[in-house]
Amino acid sequence: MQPSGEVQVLESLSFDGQSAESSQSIPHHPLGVKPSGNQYASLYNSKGFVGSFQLFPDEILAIFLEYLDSCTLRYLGSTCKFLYAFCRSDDLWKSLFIESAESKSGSFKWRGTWRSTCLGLSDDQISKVNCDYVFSDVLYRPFLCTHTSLEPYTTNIPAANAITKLEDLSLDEFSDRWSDKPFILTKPNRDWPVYKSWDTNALLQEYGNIQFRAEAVDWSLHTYVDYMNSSSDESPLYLFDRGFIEKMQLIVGKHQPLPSYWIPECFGEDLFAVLGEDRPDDKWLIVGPARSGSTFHKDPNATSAWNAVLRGSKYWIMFPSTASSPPPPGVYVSEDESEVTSPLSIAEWLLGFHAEARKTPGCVEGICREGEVLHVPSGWWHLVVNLDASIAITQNFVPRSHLAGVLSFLKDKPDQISGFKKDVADAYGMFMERMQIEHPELLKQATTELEKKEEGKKRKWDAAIGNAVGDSGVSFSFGFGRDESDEEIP
Ligand SMILES: O=C(O)CCC(=O)C(=O)O
Ligand SMILES: [Fe+2]
Repeated sequence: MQPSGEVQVLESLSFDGQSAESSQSIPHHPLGVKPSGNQYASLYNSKGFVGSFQLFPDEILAIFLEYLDSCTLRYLGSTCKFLYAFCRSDDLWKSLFIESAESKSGSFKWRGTWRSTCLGLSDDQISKVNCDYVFSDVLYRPFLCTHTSLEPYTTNIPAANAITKLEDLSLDEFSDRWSDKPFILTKPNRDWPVYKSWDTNALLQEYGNIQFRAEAVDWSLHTYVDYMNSSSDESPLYLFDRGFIEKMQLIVGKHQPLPSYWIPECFGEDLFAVLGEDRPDDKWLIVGPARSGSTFHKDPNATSAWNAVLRGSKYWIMFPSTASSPPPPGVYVSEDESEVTSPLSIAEWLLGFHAEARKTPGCVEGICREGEVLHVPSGWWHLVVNLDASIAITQNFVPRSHLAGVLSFLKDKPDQISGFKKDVADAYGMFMERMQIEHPELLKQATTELEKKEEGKKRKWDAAIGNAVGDSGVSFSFGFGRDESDEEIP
């Protein structure tokens, strides 16, 4: 028996790690679109009526449509059911709306979908054409990802993978034993944060008309919360604002009167503080609906971070990063790590790669609940998904144990440095200079550590290329057993 209002779909979409024949119970597509494979069980296929457009694979058609304006999309969409379904794709309307003057002015009402918002349509003005004979994975895949339950991926965490939960830590304990490990503090500074109500309704009352950054747009909190409560994007727009302290006039710090929040004791040391006004961005307010989150990344400038969940809960999956460890399954990076490619949405990654990731050595997972704070060690890959509507604060910092890593990042990857003001031309030089004045002993330790590492690398390299000078005083090198003219590695 199938639950009412739902259909069994034959799943032709193939995701790694899942049987292409597996069937799932998911809601009926609002227009009736089905996965491509279903066309083989049907006598009828609307694609037959698209004329010359039939030549395009669906992927190309979708890209072509990205170049059209809203008027042309509407005209083209009224020519046949196949094109109607394609021209209704909400991702197209999202791009059109985000680039529109209306979105930039902030004076609009969120109407449940990007298309309705863009065209100012009320519910009774939305056309509903039955597209039962439109078969397309390109259209069906985002719908499947939006409606697939994430529970199988975020529950039953194997004990060996579970992120350690600790009540609280002192700064010394953190420095001595924990700065390289992810962990979740369950009782950070007891009842933190106390003097501020972080409830959405309370925030709306105080800050409803203030604009916050959500990816490429600045929207009032009112508009963002409307969006959050009634949208069904595969990758929901995520509020990630670095100016929230000033905008909300928050007071940070334990010793001031009525602080809005304070930094948990164990994360209290931040060597970027020596940069004062010139420090890179370090604090963000994060708000998003269930299923929103962050795709795989490492935090900027080799910093560590803490992430405090004030409302809701977050599932984290993390991987250590050492010279010998590969990036997480499904994530591909260029040699210098300046470019990262992975599936576009979190759900798509979970569907396709989670099973393999869970079995990968080093993988850790955990759920950080309301009132808890998670530690992201420098250099760790992480993907995060909100299990319910969530509000969080995150801060990035440089503990002494990662000073060497931060220095070598600033020195060796200047093109990947981010978050500094534009007029800071030489972040590495400036940081070295200020550290020399304020913490010369820590700087010395870190530079000695780096020198030792360099030495070690050089020794390994010399050994690998056989650059040891033998008794005869003649260096030798690898060859591939061809002839005398083989090139030597210098
Ligand atoms: O809450 C999230 O989405 C994760 C943010 C993040 O990546 C971090 O705090 O480092
Ligand atoms: Fe992060």
